[in-house]
Amino acid sequence: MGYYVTTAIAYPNGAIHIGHAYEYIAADTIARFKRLDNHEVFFATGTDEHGLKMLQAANRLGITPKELADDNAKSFRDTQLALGSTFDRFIRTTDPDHYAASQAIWRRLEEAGDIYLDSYSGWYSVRDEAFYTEDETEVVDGVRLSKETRTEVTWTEEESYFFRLSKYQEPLLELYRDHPEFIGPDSRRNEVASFVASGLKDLSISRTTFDWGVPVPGNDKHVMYVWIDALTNYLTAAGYPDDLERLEKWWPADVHIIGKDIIRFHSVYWPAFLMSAGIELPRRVHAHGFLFNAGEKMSKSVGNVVDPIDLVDAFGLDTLRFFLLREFSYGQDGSYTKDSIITRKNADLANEYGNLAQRSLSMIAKNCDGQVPQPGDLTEADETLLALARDTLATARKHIDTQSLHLYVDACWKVLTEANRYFSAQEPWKLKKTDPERMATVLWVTIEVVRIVSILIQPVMPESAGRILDLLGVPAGVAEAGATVLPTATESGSGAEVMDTVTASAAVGVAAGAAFA
Ligand code: ME8
Repeated sequence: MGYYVTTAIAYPNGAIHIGHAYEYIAADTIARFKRLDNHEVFFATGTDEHGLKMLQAANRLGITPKELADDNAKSFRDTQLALGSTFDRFIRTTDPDHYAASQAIWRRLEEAGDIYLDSYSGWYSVRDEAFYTEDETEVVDGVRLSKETRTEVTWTEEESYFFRLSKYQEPLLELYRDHPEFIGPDSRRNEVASFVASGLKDLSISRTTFDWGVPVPGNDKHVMYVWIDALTNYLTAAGYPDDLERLEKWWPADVHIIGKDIIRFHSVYWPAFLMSAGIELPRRVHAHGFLFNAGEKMSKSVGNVVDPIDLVDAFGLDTLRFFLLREFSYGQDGSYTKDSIITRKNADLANEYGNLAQRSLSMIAKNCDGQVPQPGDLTEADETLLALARDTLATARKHIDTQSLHLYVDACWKVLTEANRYFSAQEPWKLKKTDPERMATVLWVTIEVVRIVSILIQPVMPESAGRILDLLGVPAGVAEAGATVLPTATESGSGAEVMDTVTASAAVGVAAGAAFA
């Protein structure tokens, strides 16, 4: 079964920051989970390189926008790789296939009679690459700002092509009504629906005062408004317009992962363009919140932009990935400090997870010749804990499908909390002398729960969970003989059978020795 997930494509006009990293890690976690869960996944991300914002940034540096884009796209790509992102396509909007796709969709809108030439006069925010009506702006200290985003707007007057967005007001409202799952989280839907219900104006979709963009087919004086070409990236990556086999396989996208500031573009403009072009709509758009550094909005002028790689260097990649998904409700804003990362690392990773794995594995190494013992009869406490662990797969799937990533991580941690309680209550270290058989069962149950949680959490923490799973791994010969294969599945597509063992009562063959012995 195919599953197509995307991130927003970032403006590479400056350095990558922790907000971008948050989005990439979230989308990557979803992609990894789906791969482990037996889906064929296509994960696309990239850079949004056209528009006035890029042009102005390049001018300030005295280089061409293409030079700026080349430099920064490379660093965005490298940083994503360093964050563990397993994208299948890193699309740059200056890629030739993307020009072809953008021009193809433009022609479709034109054929539908939804494009006309007129002239635009109004307010434009370069920071947002967005048009605002007069009443969406206000003057503060002599500067006119967008009320919503507080960015400066400038008066713009030029010949422009328009898209008949107004025509799609009703179809869009119908979409939100008939497919409430189209916009997530739920709380954002009303916001978007009331914006649309308040009336849609036709949208200016081309510019003539600069040429850094995709040329409008048939009129080289115009380049496309950057959002037309940016949104089309999701189709380009899926093979639009010519690769019908890939399109058939991947389109419509299952989910566009974006931040809350660009929900209007994705849940109003994008479906309207697609309706006009007669192309199926993505199944879902999910907006995450914004991350703030110690409560402050990150900005270059404040000088508090955090390079995610500094955090990786300071805390480790898996800790950062875990922290970002564990700490904040996915969909809400969040503020973080280095101390909050350290607290999570100590409390959740070291105490709850690391200690449990360490204590159980080292007991096995010392007392059971490094082999997981055979369990005896299971008590109610054993059964209850095992059932909780096995049920977590279904819970995790549900939360992944609604992008409630914090709840997915939380479900795994609830199991660990219970497992720690169980381990303390059962006191296997005492059983060693009094009842070695019962000790063996307790260790087996514990290690089975560690195994299940490690599989489930591997999409978030591929390295650490993978290492624990390696410790639980069966020797190659045994695996070939048909024993349960335990995963080191960090590679795409290799984990399908592994997920199945989460709910099965797997006999774990363990070579637990090495690291914890
Ligand atoms: O919006 N916290 O690019 P972008 C969390 N090119 N997320 C944040 C954030 C923060 N502090 N700051 C930004 C664009 N983001 C367009 C997208 S898609 C067809 C075109 C998120 O570089 C933001 O919400 O400004 C967006 O999803 C992504 O980072 C890229 O932002």
